[in-house]
Amino acid sequence: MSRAERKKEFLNNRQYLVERRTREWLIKRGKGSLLDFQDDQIRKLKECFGSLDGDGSGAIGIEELEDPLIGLGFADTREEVQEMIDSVDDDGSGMIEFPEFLGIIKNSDGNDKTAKINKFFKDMTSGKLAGEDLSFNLLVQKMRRDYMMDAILSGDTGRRELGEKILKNVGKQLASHKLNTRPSSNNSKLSR
Ligand SMILES: [Ca+2]
Repeated sequence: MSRAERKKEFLNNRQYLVERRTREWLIKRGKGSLLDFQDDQIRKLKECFGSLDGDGSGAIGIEELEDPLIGLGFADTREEVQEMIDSVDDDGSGMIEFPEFLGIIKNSDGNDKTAKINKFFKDMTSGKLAGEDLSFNLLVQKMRRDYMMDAILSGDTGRRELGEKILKNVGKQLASHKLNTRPSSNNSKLSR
């Protein structure tokens, strides 16, 4: 077997192991119903999840969600972001783990409390929030810049006001970070 073939086989095996671990983890936590996602769907959703899970802890917390949610206008304040997380936090960890994320994608019936975060995750995973060649983080930056330009330049009153509102919320968020020290993030691993 050539070096390249060995490497390919190694990568395939690793991918298989990761998928099997994810499945076992879901079943152990009574989330077996989520297994009707196809493997390639799970892989794609995992990529989306990973792009939000900046520190690779296996869970998405407020530190990782407040920038995109406030910057894209899904939430106005850090407190609102935490409320949104709490509304879908089935196990009470204060963060969104992968099965909870899958549950959100799977359920189409968001009630009022969960509707916004449902929409955010669905837009994101369906590609509405991330182009083919634009990573999610770049896209958030681009949209935030667009809102900023709207706030200053747009002739459309609705767009200008939305831009101004989001800009104000982002400004408040940044100011509050200068005052607060950031809490250390949760380090629980998905594979545990
Ligand atoms: Ca949780």
